[in-house]
Amino acid sequence: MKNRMLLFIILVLLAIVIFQAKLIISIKQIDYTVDDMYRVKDIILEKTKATDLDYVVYDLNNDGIIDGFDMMIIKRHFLDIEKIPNVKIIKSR
Ligand SMILES: [Ca+2]
Repeated sequence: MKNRMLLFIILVLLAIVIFQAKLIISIKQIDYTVDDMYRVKDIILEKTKATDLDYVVYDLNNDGIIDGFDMMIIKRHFLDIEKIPNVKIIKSR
């Protein structure tokens, strides 16, 4: 009985690790669009509550908040002024 419980816990932890790995892989494929700018604007204006994933994706200056500075970075990326390297996104969390 104890072994089954232990096996169950190991399987749950394994599932969590696989889910997080898939999440990181999907983050590598992010390309910011106008929709992202609207999402960040809504977060800044408190029209919507930021999720943990929003902080991973949109807190680009890595200061723990999503604000106008992050919006500026995304806007510069969108306008091809300065692209956000994918490595920076992965390292941000
Ligand atoms: Ca920030």
